[in-house]
Amino acid sequence: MPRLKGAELIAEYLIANRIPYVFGICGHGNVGMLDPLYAARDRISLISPRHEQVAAHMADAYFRVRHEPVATLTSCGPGSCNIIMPLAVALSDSSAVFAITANVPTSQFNRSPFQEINRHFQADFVNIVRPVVKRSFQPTRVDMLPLALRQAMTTMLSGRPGPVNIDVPFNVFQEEDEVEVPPPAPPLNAQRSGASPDDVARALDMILAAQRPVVFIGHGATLSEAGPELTAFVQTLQIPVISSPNGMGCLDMTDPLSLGFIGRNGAFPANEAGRRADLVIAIGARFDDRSASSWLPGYSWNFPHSKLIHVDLDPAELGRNYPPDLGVLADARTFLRQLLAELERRRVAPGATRAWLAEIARWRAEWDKFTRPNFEIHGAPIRPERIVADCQAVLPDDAILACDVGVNHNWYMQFWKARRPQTMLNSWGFSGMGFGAAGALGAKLAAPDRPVVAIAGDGCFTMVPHVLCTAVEYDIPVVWVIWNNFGWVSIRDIQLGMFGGREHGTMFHQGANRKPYNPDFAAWARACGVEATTVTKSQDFKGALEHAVAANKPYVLDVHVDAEVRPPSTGAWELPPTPHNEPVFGTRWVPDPATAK
Ligand SMILES: Cc1ncc(C[n+]2csc(CCOP(=O)(O)OP(=O)(O)O)c2C)c(N)n1
Ligand SMILES: [Mg+2]
Repeated sequence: MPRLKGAELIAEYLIANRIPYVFGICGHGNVGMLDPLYAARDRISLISPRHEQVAAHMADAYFRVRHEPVATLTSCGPGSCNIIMPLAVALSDSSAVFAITANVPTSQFNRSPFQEINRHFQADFVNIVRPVVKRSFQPTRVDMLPLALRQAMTTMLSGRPGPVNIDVPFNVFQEEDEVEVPPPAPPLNAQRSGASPDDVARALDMILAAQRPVVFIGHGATLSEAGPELTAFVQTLQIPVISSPNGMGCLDMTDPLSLGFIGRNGAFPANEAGRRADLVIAIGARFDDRSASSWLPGYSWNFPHSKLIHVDLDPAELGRNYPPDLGVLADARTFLRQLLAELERRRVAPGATRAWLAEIARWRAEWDKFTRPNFEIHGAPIRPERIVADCQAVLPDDAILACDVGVNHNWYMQFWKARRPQTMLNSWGFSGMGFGAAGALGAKLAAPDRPVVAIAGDGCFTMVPHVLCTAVEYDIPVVWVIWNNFGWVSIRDIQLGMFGGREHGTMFHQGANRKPYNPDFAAWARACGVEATTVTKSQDFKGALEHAVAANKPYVLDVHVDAEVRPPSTGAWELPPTPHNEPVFGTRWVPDPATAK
């Protein structure tokens, strides 16, 4: 058996799992890991951003693009505490991050050495991180590392993926033992579970009996790489598809069967179809409040009037919010393959949904008539629709958008048409600001030959502006579109609506006369060595974006967007006890109890 230092074993195990990068920041706690990474630098690269939050968002986004993990490395105490938020982002959206954290030497446990958290338990990072990872491991001797590493990697990638933590005391990096590098973990989706034959048959019976079926897809469909099977299935039976943001692109959203996103910030045809469907087939989707109009009947969905087939590989998600008529515990792609095989076996004639699709086409036409004219309006500051439209026109189908959080994101959820899976990245479940601006770096490393554009509000960008330093240091040519509306405008709009039109703490102002304030983002970028343009007129945005993408360098576009144009709500969102909104376009609809089954 080879004699290895703990840190050497960790490096070899990452390499054995074909992990090409470690994103991390040094500290006295993890210096012992840096040296083996130096020795292995032609097989695994260390990238050090300027904040641990960025490292973890980068790892998360890298995984979302490639479905292959990378590791983060942070030191003991504060450095590792900085990754809690991005791990929560990853956990909420089922994304994998292999988070290696450092801790104090085991011989100093409980003596309150520098940077130990020990009020309740020694070296207690595992309890800090516990709610935001699938599992945390704390091997306290080198001979515990092989099992812990293998279990951590396997846990991260099996079933519903998610972040894991391996917390390594200082001495465990340094000490040696006779240890074998454990076998690599099976990659994502290596083990897939299918539905029982009875469930497949029952599901197809229900689907074929439906007059107004819709499929609702979420991140589970993307993670399972079910795009081709989903497309074949819905095209064969002519069933329209509603998508959650992280499901977007599994079906090309320019396909006439794609209805877009649902909920307050969804598209009208999706909400209209969702609430009027007689059968909903949810695949890897969770019915969270924002994709279910806060579960208020009649805005997005009408369960239990509508029947529900709910497919997920995590039993905790089946029936979390709506008890399904048929719950199917299965991998999305496997289930769809089973359905396709069953269709073939039964020789089903395609498409009995013509009347339903004709109704949907009318809703789509109404929605287009209402929204399209605004896509043509030029002005300064720029109308939000123009930015979405020009991004769509300029970027190739395989370009990756890394969306940040805020009203800017709402516009993309409502109007972006993702052409391919894994091209639109969203912090959906946790909505951590900085995910888009930082994640774009990881996305670009995952797909070096494709354009990567971060869409980040001025607020989000100022949370992680040092991403520019990292882009320059490591030559990562990301384009940042800073959606500059001089404030935390998504929150300002909630505040204005709830509290008599008063604004406080939600816009950026300077001095006593409360002039709108922001840094000169372009000058800031140039100070970092990044090219930049300020865009104040809509006519200039398209050319500026084309130029920035073609430059193939880190690039910032500071785009001044009209803060007074709001995305039209087509569903509802409720924060009890405040009353929910009524849609601006479309109305609540509940089935007549007399005709309801
Ligand atoms: C880390 C973090 N802090 C606070 C919030 C709450 N929050 C959600 S959106 C938002 C404002 C975003 O501002 P900006 O990036 O400028 O986007 P805008 O809404 O103006 O388009 C805030 C503060 C959050 N989601 N994440
Ligand atoms: Mg803003």
